[in-house]
Amino acid sequence: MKQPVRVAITGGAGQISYSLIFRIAAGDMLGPDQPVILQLLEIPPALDALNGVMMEVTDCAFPLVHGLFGTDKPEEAFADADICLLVGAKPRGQGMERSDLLKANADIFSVQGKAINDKAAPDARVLVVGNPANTNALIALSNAPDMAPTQFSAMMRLDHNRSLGQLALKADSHVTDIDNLFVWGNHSSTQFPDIQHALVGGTPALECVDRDWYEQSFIPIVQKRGAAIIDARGASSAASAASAAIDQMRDWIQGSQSILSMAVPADGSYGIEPGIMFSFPVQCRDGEYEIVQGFELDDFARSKINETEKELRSEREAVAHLLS
Ligand code: NAX
Repeated sequence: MKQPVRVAITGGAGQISYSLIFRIAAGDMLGPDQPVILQLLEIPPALDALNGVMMEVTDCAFPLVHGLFGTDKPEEAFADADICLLVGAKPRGQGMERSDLLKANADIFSVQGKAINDKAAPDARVLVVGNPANTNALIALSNAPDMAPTQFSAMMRLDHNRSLGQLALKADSHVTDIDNLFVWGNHSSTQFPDIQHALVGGTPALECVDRDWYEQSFIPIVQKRGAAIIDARGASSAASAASAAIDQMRDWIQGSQSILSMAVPADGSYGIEPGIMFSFPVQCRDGEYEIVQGFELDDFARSKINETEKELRSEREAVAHLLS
């Protein structure tokens, strides 16, 4: 039998985790023959609720779960963790400015980045889901000087999957027929879902749908999908966010043929200078990713990319004191 993989999940009592934990326990992320040890982190007021979640995990009698514990101490949760899913974050409260939200979360992610640096497995992979995800990931990696920045990413896969879903519906196709679709930039309403290079069943997407729909409908629908889910459901995306986190981590670790969207440290590719976590088209293999180069960007794409880059640089400014 394979050695268990230690998976640390923060915000274990939250709504995304209520789907995420059970799907990981069932083998959806690491495969049906990979045992896991689940290490769940919560804040003290949520420990009772976390205990309830753990009782349910126990009651599922998952064959793959070889260990399970909950804690409010980051250094315990991340001890020897191979995979860290940073889901827990402080939500935007009433009257809170975006800068207040950045600051409140910056404190959480600097503490967690340090704990990951000191306690997690040296080759751990870290995926930040909690918002503002890109800048939270930047803070976490800045506080983990012993780890490579490329061990950290922020989740753009939900935006990617939302884009696939919308294009497939419009083109009367199936998500598996779509290639070369990706989302650039920030996980926010400035993100740029790009279908200019996409193929639907081998045909350029912009021959299957009209450009007006792409610019006027598709882009805003994807950018505002999170708000639309809240309007419809009365709660934010949870199962789809968990599913995206599983997709991203599975593909990062196991590899994938397709081009995917992943927010990773900018390295100058496509003119995005280092210092921010930016979503690029990537390909993954064996726990590594590579930014796919060479896609031509027209003036429209460049202006959208500039807008989302500008937002990320201003988020960075707001937390500059926490970056090393
Ligand atoms: P919930 O509010 O249901 O759960 C968050 C949980 O995190 C709570 O149980 C809370 O006690 C816990 N928490 C807060 N601070 C913590 C800390 N310092 N350490 C450990 N746990 C802590 O939110 P949920 O719907 O599960 O969403 C979680 C995060 O994902 C939010 O920040 C949300 O905005 C973000 N999202 C990110 C998405 C993405 O694509 N990157 C999409 C979905 C989601 O909106």
